Amino acid sequence: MSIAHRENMKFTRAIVCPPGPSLVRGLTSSNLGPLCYETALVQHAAYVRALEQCGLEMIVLDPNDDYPDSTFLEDTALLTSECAIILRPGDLSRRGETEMIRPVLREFYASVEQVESPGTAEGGDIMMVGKHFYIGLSQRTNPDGARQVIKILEAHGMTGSTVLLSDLLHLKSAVAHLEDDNLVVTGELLGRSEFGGYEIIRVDDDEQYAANCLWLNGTVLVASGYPKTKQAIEARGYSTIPLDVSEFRKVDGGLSCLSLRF
Ligand code: CIR
Repeated sequence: MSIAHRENMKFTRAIVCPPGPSLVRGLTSSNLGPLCYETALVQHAAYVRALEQCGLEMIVLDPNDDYPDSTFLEDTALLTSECAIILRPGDLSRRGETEMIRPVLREFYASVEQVESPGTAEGGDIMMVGKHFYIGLSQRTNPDGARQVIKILEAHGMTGSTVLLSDLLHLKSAVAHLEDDNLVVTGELLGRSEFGGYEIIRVDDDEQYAANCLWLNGTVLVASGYPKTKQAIEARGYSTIPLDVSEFRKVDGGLSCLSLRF
């Protein structure tokens, strides 16, 4: 893909859903022990303040305790400049989460599309680069889901392409786009031809979790405790805001998963 058409963008709003107490039963593969719900609430509040600091107006949904992972709102929808797409989470326990986002998106988007069965797709697998979208094929996002998302994108004048994943939960577990053609990359996505045209900020194995960082209008939110990654991002001219998301990490969540930006 040519990178010449990429343009920087600005986010003006974000939607978040604070966790309910059932977050302690969220899906996990991390082996990091039990999480503290009260600490998660404090960390979520700091996350919201950081988004506000980056100039975003916040839309805060009510916690949805029926769904332990519903604070990871990113997985329920893809928000683009042209349309919103309601996704279809790959894990059955998360499928109903999309219903809480639908009325909100109708307020802001004239066009709200939908991924249908048998397709599955989660937002953690979709990385926006201007009007192009990279879609990870994972345990959560299947080829049919990716095909549907690409078809919808193309109908709205955008494009998409797939990236086959092997061990990652989501594509954005290992790559983040910082605008200006800078990509933060780690693990199995290092050296991949799909990202050959970008400037790569390499995240060492001992800081892999920090690859899930979040560009917001020139500032990058980074997980605290990963000094090399923070420094490498700052060396490219970005300011950073370190945030402690230790409790969300215990249920495989990170900075991007906690919001939908548009
Ligand atoms: C899950 O396994 O679905 C949640 N425990 C974590 C989701 C993280 N979402 C994301 O990276 N976009």
